[in-house]
Amino acid sequence: MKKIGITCYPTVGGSGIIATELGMLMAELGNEIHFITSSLPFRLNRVYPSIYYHEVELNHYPVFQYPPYDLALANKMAEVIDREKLDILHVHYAMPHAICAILARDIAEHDVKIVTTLHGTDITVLGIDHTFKKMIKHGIEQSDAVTAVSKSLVDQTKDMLGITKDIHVIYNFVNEEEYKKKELTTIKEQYGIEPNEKVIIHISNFRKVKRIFDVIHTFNKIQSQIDTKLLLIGDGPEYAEAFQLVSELGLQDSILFLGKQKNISDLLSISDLKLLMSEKESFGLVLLEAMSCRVPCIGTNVGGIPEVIRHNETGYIVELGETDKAASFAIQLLGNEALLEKFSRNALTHARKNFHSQEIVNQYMDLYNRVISHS
Ligand code: GMT
Repeated sequence: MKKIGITCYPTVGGSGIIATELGMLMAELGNEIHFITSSLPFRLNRVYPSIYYHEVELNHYPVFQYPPYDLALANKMAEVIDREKLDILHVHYAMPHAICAILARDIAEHDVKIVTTLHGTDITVLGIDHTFKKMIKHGIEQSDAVTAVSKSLVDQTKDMLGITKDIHVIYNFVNEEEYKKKELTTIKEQYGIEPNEKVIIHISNFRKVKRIFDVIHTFNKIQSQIDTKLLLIGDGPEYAEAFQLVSELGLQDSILFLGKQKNISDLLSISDLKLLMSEKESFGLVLLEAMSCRVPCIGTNVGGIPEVIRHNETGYIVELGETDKAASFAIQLLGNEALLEKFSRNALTHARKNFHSQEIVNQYMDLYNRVISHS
């Protein structure tokens, strides 16, 4: 049994989901888990006697113009390391979480090993910004072990930061109990979708990098030839402009803006195809969630996306901005029931075979064991 601390952004987002699911799976394997986060991880939805939650509290002293969250986190980490005698502190994101963990390790008296998982944004967004480059590099180099969620992210990290340290690829996974296709006949009807209409889905936080306009333009071309509806799930900075574009194109009746949703697997269960046209994407957890619910995907040749979608087998890969090509692949797939069924089966097989949660959790446990035995 190991005592494992976990720090992540606990709110909605792929990295928070992975960190929380990993904690729950490790608890099921008999480990003791300590989440050290700013709020209760949103996926932590049932009682686990061996999972503890340590809240990072922020006091608003008038002397600080900005409450020092990172320092409060480092302090809480050090407290938990010493009190609980943690073996491993697994942090998600180099910036700021690995930096906080390194500071906590310096403060704490108990010896703890730091494992850092890179999810992308700290490298692909912050790494470009020279302000933080040195700090991110320090976070990675001073960690006892570093993982990244795709090969592409390893290469990018090494190129961008000039790092020679080993970075292990450990892919993301989904909770197979939750992400499976369900027979939900009424949902389609409740949303006013005709039984013969195909359903395309896009899920994101509507940031600029998600290229929501490309999703809408691709859909516009598809719907001119096939009876389809597009479900847009999520919310974020580009939401209002996306809404505006949909009105300008006169697509209000065929695009449903559903905002943030909890039961994503229900919506995936009524979907036939997933679109992800991002310009940056270290993995694309939403793709794996879709494939796990038997939904083929079309994505861009960007970051880790081609490591998740198998072109011409579980979906299609197009170059960034190639909306015509994406639409023509979608029309070819949605217009051919036998092909759609084949891709749908392939998608599930690929998800279960190459990204199974038990396999991924074993890879993390092996890494923890190696890090501990090196001391
Ligand atoms: O995509 C986002 O904006 C959210 C971000 C996060 O912190 O969850 O996603 C990143 O981590 C996910 C989990 O590993 C990956 O599936 C996403 O591809 C990655 N996002 C980017 O690289 C832009």
